Amino acid sequence: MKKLLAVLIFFSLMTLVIAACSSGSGTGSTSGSSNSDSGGYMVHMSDQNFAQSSVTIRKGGTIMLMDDAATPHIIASGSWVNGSSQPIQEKGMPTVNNVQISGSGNSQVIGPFTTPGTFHLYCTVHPGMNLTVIVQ
Ligand SMILES: [Cu+2]
Repeated sequence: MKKLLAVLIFFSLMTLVIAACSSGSGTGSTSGSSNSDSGGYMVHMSDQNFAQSSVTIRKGGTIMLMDDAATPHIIASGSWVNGSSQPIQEKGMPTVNNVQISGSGNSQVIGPFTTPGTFHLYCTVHPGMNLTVIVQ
């Protein structure tokens, strides 16, 4: 009887672990097009750009910027407009002040974004490297 109880506990723990893993932070090998329950969303960066031009997250969510290339990126709030960098601190946007992500496999979390709206991030190193963040 004691053994059966132990087995039951084991399986319920396993279920918890599996559930925790599968609801992770959107880091799966799919194109990362789904928000997770934890509100985290991964955006990949190549050597000169974001892998996607915009990302939609839930209010209170964060974005993890993952560098897939050897190139370092420096992320700030604002955007590139016609080849010139325009730093803007948008109302309701978390402070993003030259966050450095230094090469392949490195990542930084931006946020949480606590105010619904449309916000802009850019890489100060690479002209045209813009990311629009839509918070719902
Ligand atoms: Cu960059």
